Amino acid sequence: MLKKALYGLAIASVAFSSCGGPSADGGKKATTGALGSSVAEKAYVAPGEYDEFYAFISGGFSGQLAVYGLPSGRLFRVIPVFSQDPEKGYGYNEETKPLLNTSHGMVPWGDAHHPDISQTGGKVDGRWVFINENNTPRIARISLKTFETEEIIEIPNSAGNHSSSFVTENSEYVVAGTRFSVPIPQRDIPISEYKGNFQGSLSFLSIDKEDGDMDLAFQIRMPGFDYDLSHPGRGKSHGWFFFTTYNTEEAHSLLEVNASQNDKDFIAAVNWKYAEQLIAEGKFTEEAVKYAENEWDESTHMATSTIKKSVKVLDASKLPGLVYFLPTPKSPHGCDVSPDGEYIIGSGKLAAELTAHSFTKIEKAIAEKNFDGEAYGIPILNYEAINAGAVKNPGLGPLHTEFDGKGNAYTTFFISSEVVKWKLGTWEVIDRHPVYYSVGHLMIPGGNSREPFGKYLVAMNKITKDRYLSTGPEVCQSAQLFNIEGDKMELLLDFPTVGEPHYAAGCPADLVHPNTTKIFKLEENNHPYVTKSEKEARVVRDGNDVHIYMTMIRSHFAPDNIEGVRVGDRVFFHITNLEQDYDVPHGFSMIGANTSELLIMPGRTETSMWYPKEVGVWPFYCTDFCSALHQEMQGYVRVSPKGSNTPLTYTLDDDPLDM
Ligand SMILES: [Cu+2]
Repeated sequence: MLKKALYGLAIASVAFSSCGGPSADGGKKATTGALGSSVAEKAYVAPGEYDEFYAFISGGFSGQLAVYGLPSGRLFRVIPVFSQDPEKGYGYNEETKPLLNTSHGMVPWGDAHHPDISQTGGKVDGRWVFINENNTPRIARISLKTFETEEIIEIPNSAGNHSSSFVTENSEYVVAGTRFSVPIPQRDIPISEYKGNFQGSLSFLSIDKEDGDMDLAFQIRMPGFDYDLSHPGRGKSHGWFFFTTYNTEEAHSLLEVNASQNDKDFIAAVNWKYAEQLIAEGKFTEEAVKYAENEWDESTHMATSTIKKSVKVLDASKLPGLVYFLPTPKSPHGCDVSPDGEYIIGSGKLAAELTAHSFTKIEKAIAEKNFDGEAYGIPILNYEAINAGAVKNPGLGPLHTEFDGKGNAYTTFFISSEVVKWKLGTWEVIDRHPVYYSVGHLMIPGGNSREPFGKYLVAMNKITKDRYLSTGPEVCQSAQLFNIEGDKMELLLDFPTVGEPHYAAGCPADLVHPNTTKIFKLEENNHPYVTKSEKEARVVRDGNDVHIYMTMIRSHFAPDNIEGVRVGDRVFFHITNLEQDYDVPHGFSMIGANTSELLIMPGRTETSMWYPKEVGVWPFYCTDFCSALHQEMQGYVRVSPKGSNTPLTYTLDDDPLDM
């Protein structure tokens, strides 16, 4: 009864707030009932205690990945991935700039969508997080030792990359799929000739077992639909990958109407083991493309960017057995595979029910050639023959389903703003709970694996008006934490998120916390401009380039006074943090430099570039409070006129450093 009342209130509040009026209760929120203090204790992590789980929640249009603790909802870190981040110098220092290089040049921003954690034997292993970029199609790999981006690969023959970056059960592959089909190769043709002339790509990037290094292994050329989300098969369906499509109408205008004409779109079932065989047999076309492959080298502390120029392409319409279409009502978004790999759940955004396909039945239908025609040469399996069941009247606007590993599934409903719990196999609704409001994706730690950790569920909400203290026209986006151990979902906590909390992955803290990097060993630092001790600090002029080999340690720079720099020079501060102590970074900033600060971890070297434009004596200082004498951690560069003869000197405590 109470639940019903709360549910009614949520709907009423959404309707009311959309009029732009004040909140119904005058802006005050009472902590009553399910939101009372005894519930709050279940999300409370006392000072000095650790959270039980990590949650990696994408920042959506912020381009970054945010790290939270569960159940506290505390934000630990924002990992820069696709966007420059002045807090950490990412994309501003010379070492990380190459990570943001693309075939279009440096793109300083990205649209980060779906993180996924690497797996071994169908279990999340806590080694890496992969995340896709939707705007300029890319996939990044982030180390869960350093919590830093180690690699970014651009995806050629694609425009928009939404059905990404999901990982197979032994991290064999991470995938990417075209959101917007385009002419391949790109060319000048009328947009009205979309149908039949635009095409899609599904990309499979192999992942190295040891170091996680990604490589674009092959692409599958597909009809010109929009590819939305995807999930790997597992267990019995390991070796397959499933991608939802919409716009099988191949409309090119007003898609909100024109891409909703067909009663059913498709889930594309891709047999990637067979794709590997086709590649080995040489049944591919080597196509000329241009894409950037950017890699971080932990030894040199630098990234490099390489432009690659070819890709192996398998044509789905010409290679029988590679791809099958599973008819799925209606503009499906989520494409979710049950932990045992048997059920593939399609969430038709405009469908009245949730559709479950059976992998066993799919195999049988393929064997019996039980097809209902084809699309561009790709067989369409008979809907009845593969259907395992449906959840009837589950809610409005289903988006995404995750599993608790105990036979239950949880689906978000965007329009009716709720999470619905239902049972695999019987398809009966067990519980439903409102969210505040307009939930997109949800996450159960280990959700995309054979072994979910079915204790918590995080709902990621898009619109939260009247839910929080207002902050101008835009209110924070939000996540909500549920306990799902009992029969009924229990709402524990609301917590605001960075950017758009688009999607998330989570894992037990034990998989990550004990293995994190504490310092970078100075003796292993092979940066070409490293300075391993103060006595090696120096300044070297090379024409108009001035290279400053600088060190930092609590609480000074060496050198701290530099003279002989001239207007017109290009100055490189190559700064090594000599500390070998956990959690002692130092910062560096130079007045007038058209870049960000550096934030340099113990043992690491980073480079800031500065064009001195005016004569004078200009200070630099440490930006990260590092000791009682942090404020004294500073220095000066004297800039003389262009062509002047001021001798190049560099000192500490007025002593030349090279003595
Ligand atoms: Cu400092």
